[in-house]
Amino acid sequence: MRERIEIPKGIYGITGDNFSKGRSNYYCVEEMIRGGIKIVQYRAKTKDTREKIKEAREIRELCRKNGVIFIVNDNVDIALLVDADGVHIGQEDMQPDDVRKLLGDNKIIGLSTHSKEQGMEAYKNPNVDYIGVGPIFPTTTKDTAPVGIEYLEYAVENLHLPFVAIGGIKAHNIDDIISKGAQRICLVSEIVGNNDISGFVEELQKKFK
Ligand code: 3NM
Repeated sequence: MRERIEIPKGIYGITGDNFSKGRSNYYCVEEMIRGGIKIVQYRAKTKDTREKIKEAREIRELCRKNGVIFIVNDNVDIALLVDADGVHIGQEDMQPDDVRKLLGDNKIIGLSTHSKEQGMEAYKNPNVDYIGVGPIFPTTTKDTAPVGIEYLEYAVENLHLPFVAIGGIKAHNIDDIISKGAQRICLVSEIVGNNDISGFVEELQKKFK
């Protein structure tokens, strides 16, 4: 059976240029890397495909130079084209088993999950390397209803695969999420909207040491 690829603990970075105060995704990723981030997902829901490919390629190279894992959101074709380390998909995208057929065994597949049932199904599937668990709190970054802390608690207890807690997580509530047992956490708007992204990420990363 295929072994899951390990996902670094700490902050999981995602681009979000609606919240980055006009600063480019490339700049935001550079800053996240300066702050010590080890994994970055390129997410650009509103850009057209050509723009996404160009930007993904540039950020891919930036990540490669710095030894940072680079994941593409949604687009398996773009992930392949830019030789990303993996892809992150949602519940309505291509099935993980089909993505695996396209990517082979050595790439990372991440899957968003929003319920215990979805989480358990992913845990049983060795083609899924890690899952997103959320949205924990209300968020304007994604149009999905919050699932609350209860699903996070369930994941800590029952889902023995790497998971990233996500959705409405901010500087003021991240300690609660860590205390519940999350070892990987994503904050989108809170990081890309920060005036000092690298300083903020550096502070957040210290919480995992
Ligand atoms: N995925 P913010 S919640 C991209 O639950 C994303 O799967 C989610 O953004 C999920 O940190 C989310 O700004 C948005 O709330 C998270």
